[in-house]
Amino acid sequence: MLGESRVIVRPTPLCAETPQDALAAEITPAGLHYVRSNFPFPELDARTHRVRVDGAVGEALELGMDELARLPRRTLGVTLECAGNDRLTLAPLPAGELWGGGAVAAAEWGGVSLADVLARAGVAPSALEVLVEAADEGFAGGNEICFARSLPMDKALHPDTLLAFEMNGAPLPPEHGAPLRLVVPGWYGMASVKWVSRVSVLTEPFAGYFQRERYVMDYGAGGPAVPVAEMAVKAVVTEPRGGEVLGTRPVTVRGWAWSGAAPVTRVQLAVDGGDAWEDARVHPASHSYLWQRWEYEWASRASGRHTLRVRAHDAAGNVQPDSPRWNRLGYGANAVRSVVVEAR
Ligand SMILES: Nc1nc2c(c(=O)[nH]1)N[C@H]1C(S)=C(S)[C@@H](COP(=O)(O)O)O[C@H]1N2
Ligand SMILES: [Mo]
Repeated sequence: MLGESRVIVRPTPLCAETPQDALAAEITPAGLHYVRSNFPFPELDARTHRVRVDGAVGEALELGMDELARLPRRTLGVTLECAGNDRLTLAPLPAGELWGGGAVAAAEWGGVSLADVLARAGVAPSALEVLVEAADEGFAGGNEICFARSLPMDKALHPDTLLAFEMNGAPLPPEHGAPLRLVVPGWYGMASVKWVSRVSVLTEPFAGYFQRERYVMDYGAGGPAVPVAEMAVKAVVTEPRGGEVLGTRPVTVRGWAWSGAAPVTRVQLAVDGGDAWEDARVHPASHSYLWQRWEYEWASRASGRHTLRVRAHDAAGNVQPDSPRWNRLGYGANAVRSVVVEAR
């Protein structure tokens, strides 16, 4: 059974979590996929919307949705997580949206490669980054600005970086960026610019608010603020649910695990504290950018309360820490989470 609606974190501009029930599915229904918006949704008409492609290109272009749709079609399953997901696990609590664990979801995005669009305009050899501007705007950092983010050339030209116009086989819903959004697999959600209005090839690094003032890891102490990029390794438990009352017979504990850096190679469980980590079974992703199923047969247990802790490792050698690494803006919180259940 899927929860009927998203969990509202802030009503306007809408920020809402994927309901816990919906996290059990490999692909989240579009209407339950978490939403993160910095500004109110712009109202764009797919019939008249045009995307400008300009900057350091051979020939600047303006493309309508029908012209974009004639480029080679690509469909990718992608797990998307907001960089602020699990911010509530950080203490002291940083500023920012109060995300619990539901700012993550998975969808099938259909569209075209950003690289194919850039190739039509012809990228100049001096190109350094690709700026993607959106149609939503508002007041941030003391100025009236639009949401805008840049990508380094290798990511912008990667064939899996999409300009998507479909989500789960249907046209993009307004809250997810209709009629056109970027999807940057493996990176935290801020890179996947919604309501795309302009793609501009830059020869200088972009220094906009959402590039330099937000979505940076700032550990304080005057060190450099590092841009947020790939999703950190993380596992979630979807079954049993926290607070669930179980019998004392064996049950399957299961969930998802993902990492933006590399495939998840190992998921471990520790029951009732302690450091006796046991291996769960980890399945390959059914698509390379989707989260991976893991499961663990939890054999026998005494009646009473039990704490399940789960941690994931990826092929790049990353593992979830026991406690989250605090940073000023509260991004990338990926400490081991626990679920408490009761057996009786
Ligand atoms: N134009 C625009 N694009 C945006 C945002 C935004 O506020 N405006 N938020 C970003 C962030 S922080 C995230 S996590 C993802 C969320 O995408 P979703 O709302 O489709 O889940 O959109 C990204 N793209
Ligand atoms: Mo985000």
